[in-house]
Amino acid sequence: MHEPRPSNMHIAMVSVFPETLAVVRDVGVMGRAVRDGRLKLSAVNPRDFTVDRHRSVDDRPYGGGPGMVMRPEPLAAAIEEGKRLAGEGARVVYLTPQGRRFDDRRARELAREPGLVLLAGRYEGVDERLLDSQVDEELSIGDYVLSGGELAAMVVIDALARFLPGVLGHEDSAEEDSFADGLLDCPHYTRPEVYADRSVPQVLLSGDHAAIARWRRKQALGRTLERRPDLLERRENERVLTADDKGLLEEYRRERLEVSRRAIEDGVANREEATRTEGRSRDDGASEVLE
Ligand code: 9D3
Repeated sequence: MHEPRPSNMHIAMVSVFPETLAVVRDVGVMGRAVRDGRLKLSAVNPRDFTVDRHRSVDDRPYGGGPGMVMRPEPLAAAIEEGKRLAGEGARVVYLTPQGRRFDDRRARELAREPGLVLLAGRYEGVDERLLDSQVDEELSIGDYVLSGGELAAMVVIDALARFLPGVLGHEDSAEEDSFADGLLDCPHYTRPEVYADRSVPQVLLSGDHAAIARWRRKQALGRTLERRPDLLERRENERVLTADDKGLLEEYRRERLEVSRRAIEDGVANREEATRTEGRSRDDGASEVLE
């Protein structure tokens, strides 16, 4: 038996539903990081810091209107407890639809903090004065409406934990992952060799590692172009797209066009498949990227 390594990061989530943190604490890669002591997770319930008879964490909004607003005093006390747990220097992040969009870059940056206090709200929101006085940063995880900040906090925890040293099996898998170089992943295949009348692409069975690497890069580039042209247009990708990559993209486009032409000629049994193939070979903003 060996001692667990010192913790790399302590994250405290402030939430009136502290039990929700179990989802990331107990399962998979995150669960192992917690058991190994690379990641410490705590939940702090603002309700435990109320002093009134009803232990109320919310109250009616000044000015009227629907819904309730989270009261500042219990939240401030809970954040203070969160800082005691996560370290006095811990950054305080409020999860809110009004926040800056959380992304891969922010995940990487937050992974370098020694500690974090993640504030997950419920109801209509949090008293603005609490945010002004106690919160360092506001983050949103995307343009859809959640019923509270807990799932968003757990998304942030999961995404940044992958960048903590030793959390993933191989040290570099986070780097190889989607978005590390701004590209989507290539397709993956395992046994059997034929499934649902579809064969595994021949090149993957060839044992030619250079050809396989080239094929995978081509697929990653092509799929990004078709599905997420915005990723290829991002400036930081300009240094990632080499002349080789542009050649691979051209090849991908030619092959795609050929596949869809053949599908239409053959009068594909499944019309949806034909239109899907055809749709995918359309330009979709590809020209700006290749120019
Ligand atoms: C229905 C209430 N809305 C009034 C127009 C405002 C609202 C308040 C609180 C909407 C959602 C929420 C709860 N959401 C979060 O706490 C949240 C969230 C989200 O909903 N989407 C994306 N990212 C985030 S981070 C926190």
